[in-house]
Amino acid sequence: SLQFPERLNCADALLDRWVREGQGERLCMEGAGGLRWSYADLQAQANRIARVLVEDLGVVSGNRVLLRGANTPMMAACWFAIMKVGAIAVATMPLLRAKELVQVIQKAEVSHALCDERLAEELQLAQAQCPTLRQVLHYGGAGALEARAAAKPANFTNVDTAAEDCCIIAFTSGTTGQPKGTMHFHRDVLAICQCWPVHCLRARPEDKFIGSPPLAFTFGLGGLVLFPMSIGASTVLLEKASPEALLPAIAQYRATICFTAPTAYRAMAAQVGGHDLSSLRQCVSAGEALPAATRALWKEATGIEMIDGIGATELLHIFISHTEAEARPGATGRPVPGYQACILDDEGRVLPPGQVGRLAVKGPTGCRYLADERQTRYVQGGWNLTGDAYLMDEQGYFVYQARTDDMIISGGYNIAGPEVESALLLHPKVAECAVVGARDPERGEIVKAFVVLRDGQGDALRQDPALESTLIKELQDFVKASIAPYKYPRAIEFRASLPRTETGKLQRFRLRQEAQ
Ligand code: 3SK
Repeated sequence: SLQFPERLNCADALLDRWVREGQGERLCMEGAGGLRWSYADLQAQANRIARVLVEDLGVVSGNRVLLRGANTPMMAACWFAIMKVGAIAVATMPLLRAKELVQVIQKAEVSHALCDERLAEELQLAQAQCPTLRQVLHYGGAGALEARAAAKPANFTNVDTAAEDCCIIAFTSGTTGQPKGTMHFHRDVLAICQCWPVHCLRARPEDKFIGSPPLAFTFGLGGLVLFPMSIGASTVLLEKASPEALLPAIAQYRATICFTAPTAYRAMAAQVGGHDLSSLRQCVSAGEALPAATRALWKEATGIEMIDGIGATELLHIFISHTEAEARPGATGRPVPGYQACILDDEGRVLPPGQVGRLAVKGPTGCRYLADERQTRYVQGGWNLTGDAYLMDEQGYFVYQARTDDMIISGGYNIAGPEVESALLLHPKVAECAVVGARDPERGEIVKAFVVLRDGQGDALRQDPALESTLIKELQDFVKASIAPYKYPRAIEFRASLPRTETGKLQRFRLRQEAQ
């Protein structure tokens, strides 16, 4: 098991340590406009911001500081400054609107905010309804924060924090519309660096990380800041990281390790031609289940076997995954060393291999909801009960079935929506799809698919609507030919796009509501 000293500040272990050990000149972060920061540069900037927080804003240990910005080295410097002063970072997704910011600020009792100037408007609207929020400083452009920071000395003595002091309140992305705040300690930040990256990713100090998840999503914070810095590697922080932007960026920066979601890999697989991806050696997929078809597409396009993983904001990062060599199409992997996982039935009994139930996880990081009655429902006996239905096979590989609420019960059959999605995604005309249960008087529910067609196919459909029924039948027959026929989508609707959260997770609940 992992051992940590009683007193520790994660900024020391991830940032200051490199300078102390004489490696401050190593490249740490790159950003827009040719910006390149060494570990010493990042430390100096974080120290100056820490001084602004303490000396100008009066921030003290335990204060909650909202952080709102695109992925930039400046945002990372602000995050480390918050750690250094012993405060708690409450990072929010860049696209959150005032209404959602109000929920977060009120729930976390945020007292201060550091905000990218380009995202100031919604926060300003929110501030009026948030009496706890005393001060907001902006950065970027002619940001006031940079000016204040520049006037401060570049040294700072970190606040002496306990390993078990809370340093992050991460909000779940709110697929149900009710975000939950999850609290994590300084030691949790270091624990995740010693688990999945060491056992599954096995990155090297010369690696250069890149990817799309926002730093406000712990998938992005870990993959693009904590993991590279834990081994003295470097990272590229992209403000815009759509699939179209990520491909040329990998080539431009000669990145070696990419973090993004399955949907982005699928989109990128169709566009790799013309981009020099020869630097890339590892690709990590998480955020949602990786369909076997997407793994195959990416391998065909790049020759790279993806590393898949499932994590949760509640557990901070990935807890089931595999190495490249152990990849098994269709399976997420095995518990990351340090974590235990099992499958439970509705009564909380452990199920044998092969049976579908609820995934439960235990490990060095764990869920502590902030002031939320759901704590006792989702955490029992040290086990975190996830919202995912899985089975474990005889070899101990965990195979994703569905979100527990993505199970469709139709005519007495239990049908996992994502399984039908995987079957549809193998059809060459299908770009994206989402499968949900739609109410039906005879069968209780029927399987309904929302399908986004590949370029060209959608245009053909718009020009000749009579094609629709032919295409629906073609897709239904295709699914019937690849999985148990009772699972085929009895209803199919074509869409230009699908609703997703900012972290790229499909919002099936929206489609489910529409289908009722
Ligand atoms: O799989 C996820 O959704 C996730 C959530 C938080 C942190 C990391 C990951 C991969």
